Amino acid sequence: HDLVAIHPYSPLEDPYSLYPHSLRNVDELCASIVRSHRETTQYRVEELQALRWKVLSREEIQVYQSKSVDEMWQHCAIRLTDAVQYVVEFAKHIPGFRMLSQNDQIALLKTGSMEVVLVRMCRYFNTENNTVFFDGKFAGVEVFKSLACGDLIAAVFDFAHDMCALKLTEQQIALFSALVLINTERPCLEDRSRVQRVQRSVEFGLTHILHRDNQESLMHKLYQRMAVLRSLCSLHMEKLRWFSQRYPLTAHSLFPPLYKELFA
Ligand code: CLR
Repeated sequence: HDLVAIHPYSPLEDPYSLYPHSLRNVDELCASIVRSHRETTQYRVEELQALRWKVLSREEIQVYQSKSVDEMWQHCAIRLTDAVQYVVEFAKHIPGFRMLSQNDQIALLKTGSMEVVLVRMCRYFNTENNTVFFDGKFAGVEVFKSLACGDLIAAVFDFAHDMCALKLTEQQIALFSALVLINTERPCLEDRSRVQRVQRSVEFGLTHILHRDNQESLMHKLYQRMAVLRSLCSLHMEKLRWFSQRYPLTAHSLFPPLYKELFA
């Protein structure tokens, strides 16, 4: 397993993961999740804000649109895998995550990492012109035309737009991401009760933060978004199956191993 190779199990690096219940208080739990979010998001919000003027030119859009289907898929798969690696890093530092068996860590990442990438996408999204920061510049849906999955792209952009409307703080995004990842409903979990303990503590952390921010009504909306995330990810899998059938060679030999391991 690639995931295992990249992230050897080493609980000693993170003393809290050994004793998730000895966390002195919920503030400490939240602080640690927020810290690992901050350390694993490639760009800070202010940096992205400052880059907003960088929008792809007509000519640059043309270059993406004239790529072949498999070329563009490979390109996007590489970008997505990059983003997933950061999410794996984030997961490792969620208190309690590394206490789970390797099997369960992988099971959670398999279904959750793409969802967290989509949650994180709202930080990279500009609602004023519906563009996402991609390859160093802001890109609209038309840039992804050659992927030949316009419905998926439209749905992903809609989701980012809706997430932006919630105007979440970085701390709220961090706790929400952790909750998306630590989910007892994922298939193939060995020790659901252990996952449940971690899930409860993260849920408690998110509730705490929303209470502190006087935004308890967000909880309900966030749970609704989790259902949308699930449907987006199954659409992504469906597209990937379609693509792999049509371009078995690209899917097999040119996709990053981690992408194949997680999604294929
Ligand atoms: C999400 C937040 C991450 C950084 C990041 C990297 C790659 C981006 C992704 C963000 C958003 C979605 C994205 C992706 C590359 C391709 C993908 C723009 C900004 C689009 C939606 C195409 C999906 C294609 C698949 C069907 C292969 O921290």
